[in-house]
Amino acid sequence: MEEGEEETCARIEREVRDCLGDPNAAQLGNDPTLLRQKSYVDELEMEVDEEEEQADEKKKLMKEKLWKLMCTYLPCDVLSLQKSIVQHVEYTLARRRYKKDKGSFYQATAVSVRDRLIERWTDTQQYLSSKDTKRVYYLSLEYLLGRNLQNAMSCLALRNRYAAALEELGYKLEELTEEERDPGLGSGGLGRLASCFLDSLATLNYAAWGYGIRYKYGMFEQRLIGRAQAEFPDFWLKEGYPWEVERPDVQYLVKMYGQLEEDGKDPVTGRPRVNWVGGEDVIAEGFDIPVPGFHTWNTNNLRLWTSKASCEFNLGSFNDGQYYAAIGEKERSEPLTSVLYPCDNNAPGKELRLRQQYFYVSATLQDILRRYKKRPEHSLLDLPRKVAIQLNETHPAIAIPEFMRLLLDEECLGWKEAWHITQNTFAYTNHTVMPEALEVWPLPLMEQLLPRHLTIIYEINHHFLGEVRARWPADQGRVARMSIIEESEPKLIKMAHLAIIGCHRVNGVAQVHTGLLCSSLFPDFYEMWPQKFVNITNGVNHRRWMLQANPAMSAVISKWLGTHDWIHDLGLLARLKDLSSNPELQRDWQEAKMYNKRKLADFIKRECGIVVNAAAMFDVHVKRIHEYKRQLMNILGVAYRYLRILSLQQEGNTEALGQMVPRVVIFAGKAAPNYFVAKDVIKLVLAVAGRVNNDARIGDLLKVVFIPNYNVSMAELIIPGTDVSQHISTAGFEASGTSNMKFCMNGSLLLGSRDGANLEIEQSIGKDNMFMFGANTKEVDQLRRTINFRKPQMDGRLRWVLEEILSGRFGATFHDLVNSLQPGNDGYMVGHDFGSYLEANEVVDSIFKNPPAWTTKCIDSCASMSRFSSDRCIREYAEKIWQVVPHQFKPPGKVANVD
Ligand code: NBG
Repeated sequence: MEEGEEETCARIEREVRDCLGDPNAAQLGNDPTLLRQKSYVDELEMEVDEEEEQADEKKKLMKEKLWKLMCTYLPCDVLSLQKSIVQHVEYTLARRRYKKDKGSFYQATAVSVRDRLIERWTDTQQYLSSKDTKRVYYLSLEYLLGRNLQNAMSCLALRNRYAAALEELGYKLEELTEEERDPGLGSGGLGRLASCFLDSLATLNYAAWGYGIRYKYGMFEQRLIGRAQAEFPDFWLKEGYPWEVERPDVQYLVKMYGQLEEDGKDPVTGRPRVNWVGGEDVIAEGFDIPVPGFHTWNTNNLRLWTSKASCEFNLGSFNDGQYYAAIGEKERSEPLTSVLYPCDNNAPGKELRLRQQYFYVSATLQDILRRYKKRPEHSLLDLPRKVAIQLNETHPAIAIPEFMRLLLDEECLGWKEAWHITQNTFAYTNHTVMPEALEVWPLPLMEQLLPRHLTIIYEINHHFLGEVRARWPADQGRVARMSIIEESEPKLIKMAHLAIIGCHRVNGVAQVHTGLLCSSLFPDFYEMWPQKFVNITNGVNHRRWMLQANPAMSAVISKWLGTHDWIHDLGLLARLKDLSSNPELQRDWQEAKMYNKRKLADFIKRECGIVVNAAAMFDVHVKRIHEYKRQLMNILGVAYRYLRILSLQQEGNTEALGQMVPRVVIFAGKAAPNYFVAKDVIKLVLAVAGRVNNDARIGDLLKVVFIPNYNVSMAELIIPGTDVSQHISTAGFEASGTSNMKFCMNGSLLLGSRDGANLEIEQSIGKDNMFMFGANTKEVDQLRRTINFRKPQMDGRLRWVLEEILSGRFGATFHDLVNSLQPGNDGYMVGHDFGSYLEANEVVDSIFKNPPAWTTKCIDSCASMSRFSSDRCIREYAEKIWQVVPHQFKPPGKVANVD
């Protein structure tokens, strides 16, 4: 940062701290005299092997003693926090107290915060059980949690106190935060959405648990080597993960492979009894991560499963002297949860993936059933009144036959009852219409791995197709289209059909997406069960994405609204609209933006070695690299801008050059390791960057940056520092998009195609505040049908760029990419939309030149984003799908005298 700016930054930092104050600390009761839930002690089971009467007396005394020892919450004054941190440094981590090292202080601080979460967490769970509330279980194979320290401290309203406590010990909270490694347990938007949902569920006091997999290796680390992506394993657990609690007492056996044996008839239901024998057993062990709500006592749980061998040693082999073979078997079970498949919008179709899915689902459902059955008064038939299970995509859809298996084979229910319970408990969210992302499993694989499940799937299909035939007699085509089994070679099991049939609700994630589900992807199902299909447009957790990621802007908002209450109720932002052209608000707003841009510029210099001018427009395109997301169109636009600058210089057209707006075009995102087209796109971005950034004639007019290893915490840095962000997927392909919401909430304008949630954002913020371009879904559909026999003319500017690429102007000639854009090959309509894309970019430039007009748009847009909070979204799920209401836990009261 340059000199002279220091003062402004210090002031902003101060305001930021004010904004992140602890407004509700008192009411949250960080007070050591507050009583905890007593029922633990009341319910305590004690083994006392003496005479009954004596035992009762003894029990009472011991309970009283225990209660006194743990009847209040941990103290949270600055000195107590310091003691707790130092104690953890010394006793938990066994480090020398006086050794200064950030890593240990981060870990110790995290564990100290975790202690305070745990007491709320156990009390919340105890309270919810005592109320016998309906619980929501969110099943997702992916979570992108992001860093937890800041989030947890803000939730507990303890951020300032921890900052003060650390400061006196010689540490800056901001610096310790940087020590935390992102748990990359997801590959893209779907996993981040799941995490935003967990946060909102806790904040809104819904009784909900997330279930997932504790992958040993998360989303791969992306490095740029030789101007190309290289993948490295992400062993995120290297330093341990202080937020989790291992639960060796929570273990389930999961069986795979083996054979079926008929075992007579069930005397009650009269159904043939089947035994599933042989095969392999794997143990699932739970790890719990507390999920705090913001400024509420409620603390939910995220339970992640890890796989373990079913016995430490196979005794038979051990006695045979087969010591190494026995250990080998143990080793074989462990890799099940080793690695996350890094595909986004693409089904890997690998056996290991199906094994992961089943392993995770089986452990989860056994856990849910065990919890439900703990209360003797709970009858299985009532389960849907107490349990709602949401399937995040079809990844956990094997839960439908697994739940049926548990109810039929373990609980001995009849088919009708089991099916009724299953259908009314489960709901399914679809997140994609991309054919390559729709999961199908080869029938022979299912037969080998899960023979019992295959027979259940056959039976589900049999009953279902019976219904279809009854309703549409003699419509064999419809029966074939709707069947769970695709009669191909080999036969395939369509998981989306299984999910739709087995669930009582199916939802899409944006209006246009849900429309496509009903009209193009599943029209037969929609015709059969129109009431099953609902739309719930996605949302994001504005507390992480505004308050935590962008304290500078949050401070401005609080100052101008005169309250922090917008943090709870984003609707309050609307009041900013009346003020959006006020020059003083604009000045504050621009200052905050500039502060964030400088931080981003510093980061780019450190990470990429590229110096960028913070006064230039920061134009950002960050997301997974995919053809449909059209990073290619962006970089071709950049190449065009570069060529145009050079040609204007050649012409000596100083007037036009003087009108140009300096831009820094920033890319980030990972390509799946085996997605070679996407990797080529990264290569092209790096090639263009290499050429443009090193061309002295260009100067600050254009810079191109690719930031490696995009993840949640990097998004928290990039998004606030953005002027304009690109969401330019081919219409009909991006189910929703969620970063578009985050950018808009952070005062960035959107350059977007007519796709996913872009359309609803436009409705909310107004057409004038959005730069929209290109074909809509209908047009794309038409174009894709006709493209092969009516080749369109290519835009002259695009032809120019492609010719220059082929000529080697940017190093390699990228033949395959260029070829993919030739009329007839261009399935993602880059050619069709290129012209309108460039024109939209010109409009962006022209408005950016007028800072007051630009800033008004930014403020107005941000002020209109309340609909896109995940709070709204979760309330809709609660009402339309889960039928649950909030239950807020509060501690029972104060204790007068603890001793
Ligand atoms: C993704 C979509 C995004 C959407 C997220 C969250 C999958 C399968 N789908 O558009 O591509 O925002 O889900 O709903 O990852």
